[in-house]
Amino acid sequence: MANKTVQKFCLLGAAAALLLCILLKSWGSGAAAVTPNTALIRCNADAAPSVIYGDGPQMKMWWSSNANGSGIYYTASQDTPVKVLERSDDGWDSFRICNPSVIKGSFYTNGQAYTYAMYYTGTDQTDGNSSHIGAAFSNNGIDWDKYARNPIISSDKTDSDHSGVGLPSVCISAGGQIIILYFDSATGKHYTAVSADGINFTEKTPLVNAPEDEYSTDIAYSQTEGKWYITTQSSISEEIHIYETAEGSLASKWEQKATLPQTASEKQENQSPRWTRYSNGTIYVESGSGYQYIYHGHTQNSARSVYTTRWEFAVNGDRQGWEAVNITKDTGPVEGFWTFITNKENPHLLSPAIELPASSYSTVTIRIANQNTDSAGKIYFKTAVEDFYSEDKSVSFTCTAGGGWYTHHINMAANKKWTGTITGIRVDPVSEGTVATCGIDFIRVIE
Ligand SMILES: [Ca+2]
Repeated sequence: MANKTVQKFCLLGAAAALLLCILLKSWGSGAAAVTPNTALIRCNADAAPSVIYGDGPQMKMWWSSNANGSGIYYTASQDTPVKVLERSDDGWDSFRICNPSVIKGSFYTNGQAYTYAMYYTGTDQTDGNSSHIGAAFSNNGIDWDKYARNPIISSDKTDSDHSGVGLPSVCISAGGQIIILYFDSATGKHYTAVSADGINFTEKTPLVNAPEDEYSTDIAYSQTEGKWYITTQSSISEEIHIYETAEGSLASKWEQKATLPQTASEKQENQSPRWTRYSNGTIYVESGSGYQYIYHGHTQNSARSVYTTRWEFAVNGDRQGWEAVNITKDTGPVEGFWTFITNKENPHLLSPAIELPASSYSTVTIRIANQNTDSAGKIYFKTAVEDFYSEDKSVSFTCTAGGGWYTHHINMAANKKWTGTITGIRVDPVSEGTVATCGIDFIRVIE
């Protein structure tokens, strides 16, 4: 594990000329468990976007780029990106800097008060070895002062054979403590450490529960759910994994919930995924859609993906990536309910592309009103191994007729082919539509 080759934190992305750094007007939308969508920034070698929502009217993003010399860039929504942190002229971060993680809080260092802290990886080695983690502080997110006594975290083994420490991700706890998660290539382990001032971190704690052959790239806490969301990247591919902790501690079990495949789509690459977070590191969940956004990128540009297993249809006209077949009078969701008329055989709804581990999910829950006389409902699914819908990959349920609202819990694990990675779901409310109305309140895939 320790000697896998990708831990050269600051060599992610080939150095190349800055082509054109513009934010596309649309930040995009999408609907799937984790599906890449909008190309965000068309630069070379952009990676590790640290995204803050709710700090002012615009989203803010800091990321690292090797274009025009290694540095950390910043933008607020549509603004032209600007370079906000440079390499030092000499010393530990003089060759490359990367992987910023930014939080907002109250900090005091270098003899003055600051409101933003950035943690980043740096190296003075052209081969990317001997990386350390340093801190910088700012009052506006644009003008940064490096901590005078950087680096703040180093590997136990700082010889040039190891790439050192990197991939810092930082949150502020409810009690105001600063929590950092990072990776040390010398031991092949992830560590957490805690600080009161953002500079002096306690004795590090190894996370023995972190998956092997993966690097954690970001953490985000959910106060409402009392658990952590974690993104990781495979050390042997560009596959991204999504984890949620079983309990409120990063030391509790990491349960894998979704995958973003290695080849997301053309020119949208997958490295260094980060959550959209509030300024203290709490996860941002979009109201209505329930989407949680992941930003990632490398080499070609940056991209945004969505993570959800619940489609609530709360936004008028937004089918959240679902497609209706063999129905009529479909205007999409209105005031939280998606209604249409089933008028043919095999009316059904097709999910967007998803990548869900069957072992973490067993049940499809659907709230539906059915005015047909037929009540022969069925849920089909497809998998990575059999990536098509078929009768032997389905579970029947009684979709109660009469037009009342009912919530059905369909145990998909009852079908022995519900295994591996689930790549799509098809909902057939009835086998034959009798020119009657159906309404969907929500579709969820749950544990
Ligand atoms: Ca709804």
